[in-house]
Amino acid sequence: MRIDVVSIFPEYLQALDISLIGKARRDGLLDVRIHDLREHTYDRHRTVDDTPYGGGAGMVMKPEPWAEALSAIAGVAPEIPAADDGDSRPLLLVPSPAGEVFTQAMAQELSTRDHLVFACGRYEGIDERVYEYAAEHYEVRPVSLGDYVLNGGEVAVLAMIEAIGRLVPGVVGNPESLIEESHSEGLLEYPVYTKPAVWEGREVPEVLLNGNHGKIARTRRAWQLERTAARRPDLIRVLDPSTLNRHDRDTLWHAGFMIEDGRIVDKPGE
Ligand code: JCH
Repeated sequence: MRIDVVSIFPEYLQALDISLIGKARRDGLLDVRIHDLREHTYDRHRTVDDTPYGGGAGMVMKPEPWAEALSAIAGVAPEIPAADDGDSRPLLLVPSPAGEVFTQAMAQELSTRDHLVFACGRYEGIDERVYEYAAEHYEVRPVSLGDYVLNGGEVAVLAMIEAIGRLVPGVVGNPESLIEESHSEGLLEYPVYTKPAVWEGREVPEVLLNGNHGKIARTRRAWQLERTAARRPDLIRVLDPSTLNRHDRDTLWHAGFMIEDGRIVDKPGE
């Protein structure tokens, strides 16, 4: 998979040289290229911003450097011969507090693409006409990491590349972890423990020490349901009740939920 990132802070993206993603790059699984937007400026101050038309606080990113940077990347994109039954343009992902929220399902879909391009804005964002211009060469998708405000797109891009990259076949060394994750889809992870068995007087739950793997699996499933009910009740309410066995239903009952007309609802008075 080819990934291009355009930013005025290319040093920010150096985190992609290390750990799992760094290894995947060295192994040739990910071709990540970081571009400095200021390489596409031609004035002595390498200006990328200007004041907003219509007034308002802060500065807006000028269109010209973005147009040149995005055209250069789209022009050098490797053309893979594909059936012309779909949209073969590369995807341009633009982090924005006004984007569609980035989810695991989106990461899953994006991990199958040949070419992703990320445009990191700063200041109050990028001149809107850049998105219209880019749509001639790209499929453009504004994406939000979540409902909170960052100072620019770089942190969001680091998070998204990590989430997408680890789903590319071969990037995660032990693919069993990905299979386990997909099995617990829709629920939070169960708590995990390692040695020593007693630490600072705190014991690892007995069930994990006895090697009864059926009992361990049932207990972990109950922990997942209890933790999800406590921290993310919104996820419990959208579970498909047909995926819940008697034991699951009992756990959820004790956590304040019941099944009514084929849907999971809060128990009355909770
Ligand atoms: C960004 C900004 C507009 C602050 C500039 C570029 C993404 N999930 C998420 N939160 N924040 C971002 C993000 C992404 C790119 C940029 N800023 C600063 C821009 C604002 O309007 C309210 C506020 C923030």
